Amino acid sequence: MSGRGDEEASRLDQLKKTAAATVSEIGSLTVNDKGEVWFAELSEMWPGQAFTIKVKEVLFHEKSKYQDVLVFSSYEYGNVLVLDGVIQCTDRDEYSYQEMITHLPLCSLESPAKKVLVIGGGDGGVLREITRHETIETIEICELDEMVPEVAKKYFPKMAVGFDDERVKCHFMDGFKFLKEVDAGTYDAIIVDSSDPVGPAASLFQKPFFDLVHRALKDTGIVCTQAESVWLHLDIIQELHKLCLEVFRDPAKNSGSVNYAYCTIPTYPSGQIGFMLSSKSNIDFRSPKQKLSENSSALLKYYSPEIHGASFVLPQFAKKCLDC
Ligand code: SPD
Repeated sequence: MSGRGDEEASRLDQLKKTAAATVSEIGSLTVNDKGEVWFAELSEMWPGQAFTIKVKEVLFHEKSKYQDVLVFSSYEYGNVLVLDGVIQCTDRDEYSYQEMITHLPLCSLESPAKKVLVIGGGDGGVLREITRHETIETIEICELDEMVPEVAKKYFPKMAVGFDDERVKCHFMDGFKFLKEVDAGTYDAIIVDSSDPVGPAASLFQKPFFDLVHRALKDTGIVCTQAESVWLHLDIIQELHKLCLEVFRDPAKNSGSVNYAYCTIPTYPSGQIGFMLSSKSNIDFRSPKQKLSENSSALLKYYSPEIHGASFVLPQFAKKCLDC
């Protein structure tokens, strides 16, 4: 090979060296023969599979006190936030999850929400959605890792916009500690926007946490928590469902409601993620009772009253599993 062929080979070689230098410290990035850098989402939570995205540029990579924080720009999904190797959100599809985890509970309430708490949610996307509800007077967020909002404000300004709302108050601390200190019956809704139940978020899927949530909610309040994928995590969903029934159902009063809903989202494992909604009251989560204003509704890209109801309709295999 000579001339053009040699030039091309040396260009590729150079590209690979540059890319390799970028990826050497980040385990989830690899460089292929063409010098392209790819992110692969590997986790024990979805063994034997990995979603991959072609990386344009690594924008931020640091270890916080709690986790590995990575932001890169991509060719097809805009900027991507990754915590401990797992995708948390991308510019292109974040609205699907953030709209559904927020408007499912807030629109299921019998009366409009006034006081709402977010546990986790440091990227600000859920805050942005909550602020679309004009009746809400106070929005508190309890996020463990201060680095996440900092990074979100810089690299995801459209998502982190919720932090600017004057009703928002931030607490940077452990969700458990925070909930232990709040008065009983404080919140109309609690949204648990957690990462997966490995690492810092593991305790947010366990009974002691839900006991505290139960205490912090008003009698008519609703908690909505990230509840994983029917394709990958039926065991986790089943456990969580059982746990929420144990905490929120009161057979003596014949009260309490627990239901699983889901949305589609290409950059979460298997393209689907769910939400567990629970309340001490008898609430038909499937039928929305609250409406967003026309102005707010016009800004939504995924949620609608129709999709609200439809999101509780499960495929047979998942339905059977949660019925038993
Ligand atoms: N498998 C990833 C689940 C991440 C859920 N939380 C995302 C945070 C977005 N606000």
